[in-house]
Amino acid sequence: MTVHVVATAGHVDHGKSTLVRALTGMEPDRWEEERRRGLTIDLGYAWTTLPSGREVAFVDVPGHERFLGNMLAGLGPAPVVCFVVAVDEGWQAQSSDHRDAVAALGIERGVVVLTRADRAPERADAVLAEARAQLAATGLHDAPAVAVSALEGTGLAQLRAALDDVLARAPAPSSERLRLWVDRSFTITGSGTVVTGTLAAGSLVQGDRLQLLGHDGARPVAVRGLHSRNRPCTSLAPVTRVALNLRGVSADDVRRGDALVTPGTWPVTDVLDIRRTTGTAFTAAAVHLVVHAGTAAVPARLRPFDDDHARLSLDRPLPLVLGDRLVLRDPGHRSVLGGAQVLDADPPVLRRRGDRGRRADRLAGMDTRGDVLAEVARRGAVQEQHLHRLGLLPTGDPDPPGEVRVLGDWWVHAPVFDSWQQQLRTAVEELHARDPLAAGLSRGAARDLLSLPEPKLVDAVARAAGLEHDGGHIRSPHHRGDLGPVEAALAELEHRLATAPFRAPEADALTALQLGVRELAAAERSGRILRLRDGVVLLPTAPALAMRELARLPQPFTTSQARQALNTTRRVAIPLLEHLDARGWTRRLDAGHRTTVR
Ligand SMILES: Nc1nc2c(ncn2[C@@H]2O[C@H](COP(=O)(O)OP(=O)(O)OP(=O)(O)O)[C@@H](O)[C@H]2O)c(=O)[nH]1
Ligand SMILES: [Mg+2]
Repeated sequence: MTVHVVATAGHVDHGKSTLVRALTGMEPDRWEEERRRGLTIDLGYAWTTLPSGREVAFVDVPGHERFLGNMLAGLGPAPVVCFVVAVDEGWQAQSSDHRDAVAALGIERGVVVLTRADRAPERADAVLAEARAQLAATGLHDAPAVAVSALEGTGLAQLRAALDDVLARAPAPSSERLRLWVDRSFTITGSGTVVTGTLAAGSLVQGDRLQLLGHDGARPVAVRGLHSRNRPCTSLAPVTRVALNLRGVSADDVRRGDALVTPGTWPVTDVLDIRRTTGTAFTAAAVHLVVHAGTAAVPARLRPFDDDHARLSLDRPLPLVLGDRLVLRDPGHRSVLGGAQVLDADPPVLRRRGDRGRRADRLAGMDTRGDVLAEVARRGAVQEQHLHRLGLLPTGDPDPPGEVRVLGDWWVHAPVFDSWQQQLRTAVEELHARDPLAAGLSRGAARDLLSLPEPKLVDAVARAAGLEHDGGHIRSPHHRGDLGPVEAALAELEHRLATAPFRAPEADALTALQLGVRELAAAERSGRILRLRDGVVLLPTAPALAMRELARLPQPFTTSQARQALNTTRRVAIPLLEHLDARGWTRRLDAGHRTTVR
C-alpha cells in the first residue's frame, strides 16, 4: 500500500511541528531537548489517514538555519511539501531558504499552509499574497493554500481535503530499481540494525539482498524485516516511509546519507556534469561547496564550464543518475546557493586543449531526458546495461537508434564499427602480404589494434569484415593459393602426390624441399595439403580417392588389404584409415578389420 510522504518546510517557529501534531496526533519532535527548547533540531516522523482513506506520512523538518542540512535531508527524497508561513510573522529569512530548496529540488506538489491563523486572522490575505509572490518561480506557484490554527483546530479539515486532492494527482513513482536514501539508523534490542528512509523509487521485499553504499565504501546487506508506520510488512512499494531491519551491518556503520540500492543497477560516481536550475551562476559561485542529494551531504569542488554548466567532483561517490536534483550550498553561508540537475553521471575525462570548450557546447545542447545516440557516439561502444544504469534507456527491450549496431550486450556506434572493420581488414591483408606463412592476426593483437573494450567483440568485427577467424587467428578468406617463398616446393610436392597419391614424402624429402612445420601449417590452412598424424602429408583429395579403392574390396577388409589396394606403406595406411574412421567414412570392427560406411 502506498503511503504518501509529505515534508514540512518553513521558517523557524512558524508552527510546522504543531501542525503535524494536530494532523496526526503523533509527536514529531522525538528528542527531549527539542521538546524542552520548543525547537526542532532533527527530522521527525508521524503519520495519519486522510478522509479518503489515503495514508500519509510526514517528515517534519527543522526551520532553524543551523539545521539547514537536516532540513535538506528531509526535503530531498520527499515528493510533496507542506509549505508553512505563520500569518502573525509573515514571510521570513528561512522561508526564503526553504523556498530555494523547494525550487532546487524541483518539488512541484504541495499545499501552502498559513499557520497560527488565530494570532492575526486579519493578516491572512496579505501573508498569502506575499507567499504567492515569493513562491511564483517554484513548483508551488499554483499550490492550494489553507489558513489553519492548530491551537483552535480551524482549517484542519480543509487542509486534509487539500492534501487529499494534491496527493490524488501525484504521478505514479517508478518501482523499477531501488534507491533508498537512509535518514536514520539505530539498534533495536533483539532485532539488530534498523534503518529508515523515504522509499521514493523501487520496491522492497523481505529477504532482498541489497548493496549499502556507505561513507566508507559498498557492502552487501540483506533485508531481514520490513516495517512501515510501525507495522510489519512483507513487501513495500514506493512512495512510502520504510524501516528496514538489516543483516550484515551494525547500526554504527550506517549513517544518514548512505543509500541502499539494488546491486549493480545505479552508477556510483564522484564526477558529474551538471546544469544549473536555480540560484547563483556557476561562474560566480564558490569552488568548494556542499552538495545535497537525497539525504546525503557531500563536500564537492565545482569547476564551471559557463554560468549554467559545470563539472562537480564529489568527496565520496554517490548513486546518481541523469536528471537527479542536487542542492548546492556554500559552506561559508547558511543559505542555499542554488539547484542543479545531473546531465552526465559518467562524463569524459578532459585532457586535451579544447576539450573543455567542446564539452561546454555539448552540455549546453543536452537535455535531461538524455540522448542515447550521442552517448553511444561519444563512447564508441558501451554496454546496454551501462546505458540502463545511466538512465539513458527506458525499461524493457528498447530499440536502438538506426546508427547503433548491437553486438551481444554491446551498443556500438555505426561509424566506429565500420572503421573497426576497415582497420582489421587492412591489418590482416598487410600481414598476409608481409608474411604469407603467418597463421593470421592473433585475436589479442586485433583487440589491441582496435582498442576494443572486450575480447568478445573481436569475433563480431571479424565476422562483419568478412574475415575468417578460428584457432585464435583472424585471416583473409582470399589468402589462398600463393604461399610466396614456399610456392615452388609446394608445387613440386603436389606434382609428386598427383602421380602417387598415397606415397607420402618421408621426413628427409620434406626437409630437402625446405617444407618445415610452419610452411606445412600454412599450406594446410590454405587448403593445399592434408596433414595426418606422424608427419604424413597428402593432398586434400587423398581421402576421397582412398574411399574409391576401399569400396572395391570385399567387406570387411584388413589393414593389410587396404595397404595393398592403396599401394602404400603401413606408415601412411594406418593414419589414413584412422582419418577415414574419424570422418565416419570407414568403421573399425575389431583390431584387424574395417568396413566402408555408406
Ligand atoms: N497561537 C498559535 N500558536 C501556534 C500555532 N501553531 C504553533 N504555535 C506556536 O508556535 C510555536 C512554534 O511552533 P512549532 O510547531 O514548534 O514551530 P516549528 O515550525 O516546528 O519550529 P521549528 O521546528 O523549530 O522550525 C509554539 O510555541 C507553538 O505553540 C497556532 O496555530 N496558533
Ligand atoms: Mg518544529
